[in-house]
Amino acid sequence: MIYKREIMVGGGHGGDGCVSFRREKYVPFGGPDGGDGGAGGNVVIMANLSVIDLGLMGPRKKFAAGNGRSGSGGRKRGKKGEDLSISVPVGTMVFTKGDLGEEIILADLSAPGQKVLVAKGGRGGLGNARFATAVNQAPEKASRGESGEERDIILELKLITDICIVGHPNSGKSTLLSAISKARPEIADYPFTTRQPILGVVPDDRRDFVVAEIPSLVEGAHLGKGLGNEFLRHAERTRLLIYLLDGSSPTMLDDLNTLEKEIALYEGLSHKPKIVAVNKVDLPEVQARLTEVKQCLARLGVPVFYISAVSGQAVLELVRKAKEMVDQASRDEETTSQAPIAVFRPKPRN
Ligand SMILES: Nc1nc2c(ncn2[C@@H]2O[C@H](COP(=O)(O)OP(=O)(O)OP(=O)(O)O)[C@@H](O)[C@H]2O)c(=O)[nH]1
Ligand SMILES: [Mg+2]
Repeated sequence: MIYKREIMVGGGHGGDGCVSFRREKYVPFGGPDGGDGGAGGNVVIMANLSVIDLGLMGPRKKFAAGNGRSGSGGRKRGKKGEDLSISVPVGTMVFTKGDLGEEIILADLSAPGQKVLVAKGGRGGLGNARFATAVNQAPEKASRGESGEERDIILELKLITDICIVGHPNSGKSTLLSAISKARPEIADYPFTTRQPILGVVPDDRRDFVVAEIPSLVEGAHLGKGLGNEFLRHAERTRLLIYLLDGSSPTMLDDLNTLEKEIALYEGLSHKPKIVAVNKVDLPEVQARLTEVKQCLARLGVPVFYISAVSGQAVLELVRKAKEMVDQASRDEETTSQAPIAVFRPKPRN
């Protein structure tokens, strides 16, 4: 899955204006009748629900809209160049580069159908009919079409979800995701089975909840250990984190500390509401030390659930609490922030 890429976009060239004179039998002094060139096409980037990866646009780097056609005699305007619409996943942020190479945000395409114009086509040239004046009634002059805008664009995908499940390898994230949604991620008893974020939808009477499983984190993920911590970018725009712990892990409490540390080291995640879920309570060895574990975790000050993703034990309760906290988080967002301005207008290039 490609979550960041750089492309170049170019608006189409405007068509040239035309020099032409009306020449017909019995029509003396027909006059200039050269038409204007058509404008170049625009390049637009649009969020599309059916696109899930920035790689689907293909490997090419340059995306150019069509050129405008030249004008012709009889004051005929040239055809406008074809617009180019690039489809990207919902959650794609669109940046351009400033003069110092800094990234300037142009748009945050957070809803299906949202779009942003990233390169305007050049204007078409004027035909000689436009240049006729009282003193020059037969101008030999037309203007050329302008070139389209060109820009370097950086696309970055940050999934927009309600809930993100994070945890160590084999803690049962995929099993939990498939228990609560229709997603069918691969489940296996070896680490790092899941190597891409996986989305699932948990249905609800009022609205559906989008849940993601993020590939596993291990100690030192911020230093690149395991699969690294890059995937946490997809947790930046979630409303709730579920820390899923493997109850059968002998180092379960250390695992929790590691998770906390890795989340804290990733900017923008430490303030997120969270739930801790201890998984695999169906196993006898987990049952055996449950009282002790419960005592330790009671001090955390966050909701803790003891679940079995395989048998379904306490999974409904976990989901109910998660939905409640997501609702609370979205109410908080509404009161604290005004509606985010999703689409910014690009500034013309100097
Ligand atoms: N007994 C028991 N086993 C479970 C439970 N949940 C998951 N497992 C097992 O634990 C192993 C790992 O499960 P996954 O769901 O693939 O774990 P994961 O966290 O997605 O693992 P990675 O994607 O590899 O990081 C599998 O063998 C599962 O069958 C549970 O509630 N009880
Ligand atoms: Mg998995």
